[in-house]
Amino acid sequence: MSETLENLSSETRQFPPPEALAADANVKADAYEAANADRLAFWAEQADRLTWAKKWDQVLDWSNPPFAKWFIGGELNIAYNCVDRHVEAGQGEKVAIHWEGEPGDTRTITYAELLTLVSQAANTLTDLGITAGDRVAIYMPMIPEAAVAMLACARVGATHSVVFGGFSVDALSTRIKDADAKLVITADGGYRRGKPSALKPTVDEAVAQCPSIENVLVVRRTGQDVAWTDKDKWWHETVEQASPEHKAQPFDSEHPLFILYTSGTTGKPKGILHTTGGYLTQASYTQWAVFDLKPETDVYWCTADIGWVTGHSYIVYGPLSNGATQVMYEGTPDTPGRDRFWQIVDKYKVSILYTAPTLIRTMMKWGDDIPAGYDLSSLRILGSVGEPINPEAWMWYRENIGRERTPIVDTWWQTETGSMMISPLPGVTATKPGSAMTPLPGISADVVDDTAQSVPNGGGGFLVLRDPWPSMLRTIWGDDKRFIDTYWSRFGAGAESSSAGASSDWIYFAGDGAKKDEDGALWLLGRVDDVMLISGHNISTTEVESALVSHPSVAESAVVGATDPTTGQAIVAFVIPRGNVDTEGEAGEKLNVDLRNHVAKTLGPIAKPRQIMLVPELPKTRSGKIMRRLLKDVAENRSLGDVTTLQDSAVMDLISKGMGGSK
Ligand code: 6R9
Repeated sequence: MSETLENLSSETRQFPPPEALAADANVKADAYEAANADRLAFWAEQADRLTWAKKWDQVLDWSNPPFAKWFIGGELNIAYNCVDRHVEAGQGEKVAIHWEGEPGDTRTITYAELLTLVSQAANTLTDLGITAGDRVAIYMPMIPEAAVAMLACARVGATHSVVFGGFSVDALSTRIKDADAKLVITADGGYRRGKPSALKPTVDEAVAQCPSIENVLVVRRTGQDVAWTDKDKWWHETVEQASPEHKAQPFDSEHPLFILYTSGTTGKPKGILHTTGGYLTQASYTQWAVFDLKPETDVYWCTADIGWVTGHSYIVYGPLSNGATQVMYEGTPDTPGRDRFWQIVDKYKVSILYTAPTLIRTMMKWGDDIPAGYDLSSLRILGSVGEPINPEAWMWYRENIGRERTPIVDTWWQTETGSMMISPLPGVTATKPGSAMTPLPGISADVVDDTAQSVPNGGGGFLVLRDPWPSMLRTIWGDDKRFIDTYWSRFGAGAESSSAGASSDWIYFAGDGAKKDEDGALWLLGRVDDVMLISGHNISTTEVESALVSHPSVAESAVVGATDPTTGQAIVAFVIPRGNVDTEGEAGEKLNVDLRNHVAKTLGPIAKPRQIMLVPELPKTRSGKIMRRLLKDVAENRSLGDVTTLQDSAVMDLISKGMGGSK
């Protein structure tokens, strides 16, 4: 039986780039031609956008796949590229960060001020005995010091490991131990949902279990009481007293820049390792190309947390290496009110907004009238990342936020890829709602069947990446074997069945399902672990969810395949209705029938859900991805599996109760 995905939905709407934007775009269609003609020369040209202390001798070394080296022999300092060089170019007075605290306090940090802060922090790291190659854990709220800490590590060649500030003692200590970190940089707390949320007690407990930690550097943000040990140092008594002079030393292009852990579905978290020259080349290029970033005039805002890869590449390294002005926001989107995002866009005249489908669907649920009350005319590019964006959520984003003017760039990539891989270019691509469209210039993505054959247009299967790319992960920290097993053993030369030996035959398995439409545009269909097998057909969760979201009463949905005696698996859908939809009694029952019929009509009878649950919330990871695994436990009447990465554990009680009530 073939494992290839059924290709159910079809989308005919298409939106060409606005003419004025296309005429003035940073990147035009010829970028694809240049990259196709000579991929390595194309990436060398992008690397030239950075300032190198020593130029590389060779662009790519792929002689020992799947271990890649980029820009061999080159040397550069990342912090110099993100800060000093803009000051040296006369941009010192330009705003780097407009920071907005959740309680409404603000800070404006120019590039010259950022240079002072990063230099002081670098001197403090050195004073605390941190040298190149040491690992530093960063566990911070969304305050400017988080970016300063990352840049200071990069400046002295220390490898940072940022751990999301919402993670538990266990998650933090596991990551500190795995990386053998010497220092933790943290804060007393940060503001979330209108109140101070403590971080230091978690660090205290974690550090007690981690003898490798020699010091803890603590930023005072909330002024909460904190316990104190002789390892603890206040940021304001060290960094802010340190010399603002610091000369950045260049590091080898393959010097380790950061480790970032991804949880994965099973087993211990994987420490994804990124290095210096290739990573910054692609993060910087994609920031400039995909957002058409004009550093002189744009105000950019990425709503991610610095604890995720999106925050690394598109809050710190991408925008700052391009000398952009950006907004950084500390808190939640509903504090003090559900209009906070649009207030911020209006206040700072944000021109490029980068956010996630989960937030877009939440805003849909909250209602159109909230953004309608704000002047959003400064926006000129909208971005999406993190999950497949349902076509109707895409249309809502375009109409209600972009006011039918702004292009949307749906950017597919992963912690492992380091930066964007598949995305429209806003001045080139005619976009289709829900499609990430095509690989960026210099990237070769494909969709293959279970025998690694490229599927024709119209077909579905597994997303793979064929050629190495500059910002690719270099390995899993301390576990080369797991690196090979996880990403390179499913297809191509690394597969057990393969007898091929050529380095060009190595194929990266991304773990996502995808399809090619009739024009060859790519549609991401979610993680392959989530694919449902209904009466022998592989159906993607994303397509059924998108069909549900295309119903006017639905804001968000998650579907799972639950064991079924007749069909093998049957589709169970969890649905959040839009703000003002009546779901009581008969109205609820009617909606239920309507929704099942709507899916059957949109996708075909094979995709008709067996059961629909109307729920107030869905279980999500801290980075906003739906956790279908837990819903499957509910649908199959099992006790819940690991819930530690859940954003809000009360959600599962609500859902389980609703499920029991329906039987
Ligand atoms: C950047 C980031 C990676 C996984 C990835 C895929 C999903 C991300 C997406 C998308 C469809 C997009 N994903 N962007 N799916 N369309 N535009 O999110 O990294 O946290 O490592 O997650 O997220 O499933 O494989 P990470």
